[in-house]
Amino acid sequence: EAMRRAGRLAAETLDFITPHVKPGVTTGELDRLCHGFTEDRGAISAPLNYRGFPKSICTSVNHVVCHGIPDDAKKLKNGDIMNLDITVRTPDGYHGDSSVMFVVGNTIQGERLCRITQECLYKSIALVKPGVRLSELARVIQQHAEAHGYSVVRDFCGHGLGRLFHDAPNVLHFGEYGSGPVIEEGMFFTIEPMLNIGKPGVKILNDGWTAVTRDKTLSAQFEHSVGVTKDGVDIFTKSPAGLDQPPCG
Ligand code: EYF
Ligand code: CO
Ligand code: CO
Repeated sequence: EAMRRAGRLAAETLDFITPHVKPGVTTGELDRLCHGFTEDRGAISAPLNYRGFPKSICTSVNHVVCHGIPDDAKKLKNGDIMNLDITVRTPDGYHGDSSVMFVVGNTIQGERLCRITQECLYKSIALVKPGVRLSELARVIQQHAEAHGYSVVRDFCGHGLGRLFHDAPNVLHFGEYGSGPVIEEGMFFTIEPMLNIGKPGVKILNDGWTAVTRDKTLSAQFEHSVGVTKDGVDIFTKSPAGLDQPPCG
């Protein structure tokens, strides 16, 4: 129940910020709004000061793969795509971690990448139940991405979470089905695939945090926190407002 509450708060924060994401807003402003929303509910923005990270959320625009740092310098503009990643820690010490893509204005290329990335997430969630190997999730994500001409980022993965922001197991988004951890009832973890239009390679900018595609092509990511039930899965970070509808059947 504590994990359900944490996931729900992360999802509520994403619902809250959604109408603010439009051309002209800065990522710094989005950061302050999310921080305030979380704090007003007695919770903590887990990324702030985590291993020295300077902000409360991650905002990753266009060719930024993940861990983009919000700032007041650049405004969002028509045609941008942006991942907004929220992690909250509730007063009782549990984490909810989720991210979605925002398509700002019109970009057919960006919209398609975002749609396929979200499909990868939901296809993998649909497999989650006790007895299934995590590597089965990785295989379905990689197959769906590559079938649409995209690549899967290798350098980052999903993770266990609970009282810790990052815990075992690592949840890879690529690779063949084979050995590796078997999903058990009561496990909590994130799935957070990152897809690139071009090659999978990333590099870290001089700020020490921001990961970008080496070939400067667009990148997209979606993330949910899930819990394994007796015979399936609960998505803890499902949007209460219904803003995160699965696009795939
Ligand atoms: C070299 C951070 C540490 N790390 C992970 C710290 O799981 C996450 N998102 O789904 C996630 C979010 C953040 C995060 C926010 C800040 N950090 C970033 C980059 C490098 C690093 O250690
Ligand atoms: Co996240
Ligand atoms: Co995460």
